[in-house]
Amino acid sequence: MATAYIALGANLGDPVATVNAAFTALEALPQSALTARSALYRTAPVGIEDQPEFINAAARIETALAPEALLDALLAIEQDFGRIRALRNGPRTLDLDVLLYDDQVLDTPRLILPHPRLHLRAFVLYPLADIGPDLRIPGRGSLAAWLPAVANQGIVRL
Ligand code: PH2
Ligand code: MG
Ligand code: MG
Repeated sequence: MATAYIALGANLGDPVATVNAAFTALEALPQSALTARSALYRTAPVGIEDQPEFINAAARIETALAPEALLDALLAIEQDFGRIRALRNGPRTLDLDVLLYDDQVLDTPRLILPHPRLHLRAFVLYPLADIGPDLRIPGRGSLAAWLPAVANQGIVRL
């Protein structure tokens, strides 16, 4: 079994309900167990700023799925929640990103591990710190060391 961390994000419809329902969907992932869920956070949009605020969270799973099989399962959940891929970085009913998969480093056309921007984003780092305060990000050192640099990004713990 591997330990993987997943980012949850939503900013269309009822994003709090969506993220809570997404945790339930993660509980049902095949060959996997959901072992931790972070608090929910209300966060300012990064990238395209002219869009609704996001609700973000993070989850830890133990899984026998290989990284790309896990990605496929997450994309299927996004589809179940009615995700339409219009704009890169634009509004979405549900976004599920693989952040970390053990200490694997991977760079394929479909999946980059660790997630390439995770250390720059408060909306990822704070939820992740809830469930893995001692995590190390392969190639980037401790997660905790990156938190001060993103403390000025708009984020509120719900
Ligand atoms: N996701 C993005 C782009 N910008 N901003 C916030 N606050 N939260 C997100 O989840 C988010 C974002 C692309 O995936
Ligand atoms: Mg994303
Ligand atoms: Mg995504």
